[in-house]
Amino acid sequence: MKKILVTGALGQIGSELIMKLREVYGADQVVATDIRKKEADPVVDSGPFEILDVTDGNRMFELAKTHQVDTIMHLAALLSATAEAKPLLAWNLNMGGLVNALEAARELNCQFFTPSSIGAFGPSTPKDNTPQDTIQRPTTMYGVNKVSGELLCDYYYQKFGVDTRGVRFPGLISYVAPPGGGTTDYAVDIYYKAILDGAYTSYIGKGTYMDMMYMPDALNAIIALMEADPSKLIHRNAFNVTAMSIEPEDVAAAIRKHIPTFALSYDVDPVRQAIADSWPNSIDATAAMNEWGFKAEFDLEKMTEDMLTKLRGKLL
Ligand code: AKB
Repeated sequence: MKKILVTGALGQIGSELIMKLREVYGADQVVATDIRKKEADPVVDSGPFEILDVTDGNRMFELAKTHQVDTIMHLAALLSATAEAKPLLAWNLNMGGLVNALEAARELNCQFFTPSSIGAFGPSTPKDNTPQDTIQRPTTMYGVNKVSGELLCDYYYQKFGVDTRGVRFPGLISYVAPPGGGTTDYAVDIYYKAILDGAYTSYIGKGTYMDMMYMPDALNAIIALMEADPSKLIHRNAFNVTAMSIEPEDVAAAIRKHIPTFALSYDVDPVRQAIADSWPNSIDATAAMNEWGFKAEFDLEKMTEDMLTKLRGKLL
């Protein structure tokens, strides 16, 4: 049975991953950590919770040691738009946090997971059906962090034998915790606004395709990869995973099947649009499928139906 320490536990992925891991492995087996504590939060109330600033390597090591964990899932990071606004902070937090987490994993012999992103690709990467192994010359600080992170995780595996594993997540869509500071966040906001206002103004322009995935598929992917037979893994850091390649009009059309009067307009944000334009239109997840059986259950239609149902229950 795994004993897992998770950083960034109150973030977009963490909020749901903690609950899923506690279901699968037991509540006491999952130590949630974040830089702040929220009162009356399911993550805080359902099992062990510790305050942790991931730039404090000593505390991270001590927590991992005290709780005798054998797995570290490092999620704490600034997303692409915030990283572009605060590049030095992003470097310090994203890279400093990662190297601290890898060091704790090395010293305590832990299995290790951290997510990379479609942000690890750049304008010179093939845009359509982007291969697993290809050119990675991102032009954003977030992308620089993600490529460096992928290489660092490979290094810790090759040099020290740390069992590092990771995926390149596309935009993740969920109704539980809102994302903050990402480029793909429009694809979450649009559902909230569809329910609340019947209309949405997109900061990402018409015809801008990016990969997306519904959170339940993302959580299943993390667990499947961590449970995968290591002898089958040719890659480790980081597997392309995706469920759909969509643009704002696609989401609007899917929403109109449930809310026929839904209106979509545009007020493009040049910073986030430039980030989106530097990323692939669609990525190829064949390596993940072949090496550890990755499969996404939710397409745009199925995700839209579930998002709208769940958000109606939450917001109305
Ligand atoms: C972002 O938009 O920054 C993230 C990502 C794709 O990594 N959602």
